[in-house]
Amino acid sequence: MPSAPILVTCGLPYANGPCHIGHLRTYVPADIFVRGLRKLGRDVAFICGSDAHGTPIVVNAESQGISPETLVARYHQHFDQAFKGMNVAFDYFGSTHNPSNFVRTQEMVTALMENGHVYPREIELAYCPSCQRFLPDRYVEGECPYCGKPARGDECDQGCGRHLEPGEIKNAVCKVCGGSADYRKQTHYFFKLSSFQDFLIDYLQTLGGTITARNYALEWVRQELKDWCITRNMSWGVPFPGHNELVVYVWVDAPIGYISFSEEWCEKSGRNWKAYWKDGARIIHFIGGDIVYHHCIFWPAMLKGSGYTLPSAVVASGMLKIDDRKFSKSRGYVIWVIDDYLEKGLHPDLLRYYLASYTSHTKEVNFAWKIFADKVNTELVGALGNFINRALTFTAKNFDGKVPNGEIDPEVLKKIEAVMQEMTSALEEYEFKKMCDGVMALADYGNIYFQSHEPWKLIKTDRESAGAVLRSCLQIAKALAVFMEPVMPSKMDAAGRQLGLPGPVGEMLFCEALAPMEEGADLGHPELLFSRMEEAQVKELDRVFKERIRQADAREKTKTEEKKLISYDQFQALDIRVGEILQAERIKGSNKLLKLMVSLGDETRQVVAGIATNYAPEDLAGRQIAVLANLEPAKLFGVESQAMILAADVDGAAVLLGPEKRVAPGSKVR
Ligand code: B3M
Ligand code: ZN
Repeated sequence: MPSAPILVTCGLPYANGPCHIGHLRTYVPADIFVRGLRKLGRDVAFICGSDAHGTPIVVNAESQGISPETLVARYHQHFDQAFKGMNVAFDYFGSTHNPSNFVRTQEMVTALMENGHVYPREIELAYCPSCQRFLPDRYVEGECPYCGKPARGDECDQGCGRHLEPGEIKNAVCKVCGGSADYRKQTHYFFKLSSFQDFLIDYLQTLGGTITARNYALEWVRQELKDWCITRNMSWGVPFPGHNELVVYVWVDAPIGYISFSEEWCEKSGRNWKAYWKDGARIIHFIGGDIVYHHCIFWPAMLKGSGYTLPSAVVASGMLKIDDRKFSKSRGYVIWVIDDYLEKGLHPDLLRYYLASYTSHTKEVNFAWKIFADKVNTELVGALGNFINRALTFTAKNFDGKVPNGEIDPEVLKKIEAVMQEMTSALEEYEFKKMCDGVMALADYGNIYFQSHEPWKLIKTDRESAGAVLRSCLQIAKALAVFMEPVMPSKMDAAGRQLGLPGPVGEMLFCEALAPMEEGADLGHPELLFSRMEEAQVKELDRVFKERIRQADAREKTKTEEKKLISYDQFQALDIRVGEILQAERIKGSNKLLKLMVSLGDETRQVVAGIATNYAPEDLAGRQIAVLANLEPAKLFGVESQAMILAADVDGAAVLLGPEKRVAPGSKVR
């Protein structure tokens, strides 16, 4: 019986900016995984697409003066091209703005409603009084109610990483005008996530994929699960069924894209999408480590609540650093896939190898051009490429470009078989580094085999034995090509042609690596598969990168300098006056604070001032000082302070400011 079909998906990139190496941290291993499964004879579909909705896209389009349609069409195309350029070969690359995603989303939401999983509730939402609009998601910034760190409307991105519900953010500020927002009531629709808690606890224990994803999600689920607001006040997105003034939250229609893209692909290729989403296929999601919550909690609950197949594995990748610093587009710590890599003439397979072999899938990858060049030069040029080329050129020269006769060393076949086993289990455990290491160990074995059997000597004395050594080496080379193809598809396909293999290496199974190289078969023309990266080239790539950081720093500096300047209007907003101290006394329990009664001419204010270490209360009566009169009142040591006195800060000591000669109390300072 054929085993159930497998569907592999990748998190959908927002069609909101160019593809960078951080994206590839997820997509390349997913592509390797798919190619690997196919080499094990499995029936796999590989689906992705662009995520076209959500507030950042609208904000970005607004700021560029284009429509969201234009923006998402542009980046959709861009990602499609970047993935193809990197040999990431999706069977289908859709867009969540496609009509079929609207249909599937509305169908699923309706099913959730009919099954009693959705209810209306009146909530308080961030509202900007000056823009006169509600502020969904990225339109608002403020503080995380859980950890207090700066957060965006729907996500605590700099702190605890929690998803934030509409209205939850504290001290909301409107992103459009920068003004502070208030909160207003409105009816929204909620998904009863809380009622899926028991289901999720059971489900997550059986969920495959990386242990990081499962454990992280279980931790959340075991705490309180909040219901999830699934509507937004916007027009860009999928309309919420029955309410044209609302759209569904982007995290509803985005994962549904996995289904609608499967439908579109099945439609095109004459398959039945239900085989994937209704009849228990193996669904495996590859995602970035920052969207585990959405894929392990919301998404399975939505699928369960509307009657679809549940994912069987979630594979979450670790983070990416650049030059040992946190990846950051704004600070310049980024490598753009098209501009910085492909358009520089670098081969996609080199970066694929780097990303897969650097470390385990859930750990942090550090990218630096210097390390890149070292890896290319030692591992690809020095070990893998060198061995394949040596075996081929020596045979071409001495055996007329044909596979020599002679018995393949049984030890060699045993080694190949062992590597194959090791690789297969590494693949099934999402351990792509282990997989690469296994293949590279075979390349090292090949180099040692060639070196220690000295075919260049043997050929002079015992041509037959030399032939057997070379046929064994060619067998190793073939295995290397087949095993490494998932990681470096076009390079290994080229190796396969040089080895005279009858079909594309991409279509061969892993086990075909053991099928003997046929005696007398024609080999192709040997050529170097990899070339050394020269120092000048590395320097130039690094220069471009460093220049970007320099520019980002300069931008940041101007920004803070701009921040330091205030407008005349802002200055005018300060009500600074000359006040006269009528009376001063210590505040009980504090050795820093004094309570002053200050006359501003037509009124007297009580002011708390931190000057007790520098001034005795009895010396202060009658002194004229500068006062900020329109500061909002605050309580210090239980005493209300209704203004602030101004003083010079001299190494922490306060030195009071006053007019050069006596003036009427209350005189304005300008
Ligand atoms: N568009 C991108 C991200 O948060 C987001 C993924 C959607 S996957 C359904 O990484
Ligand atoms: Zn937080």
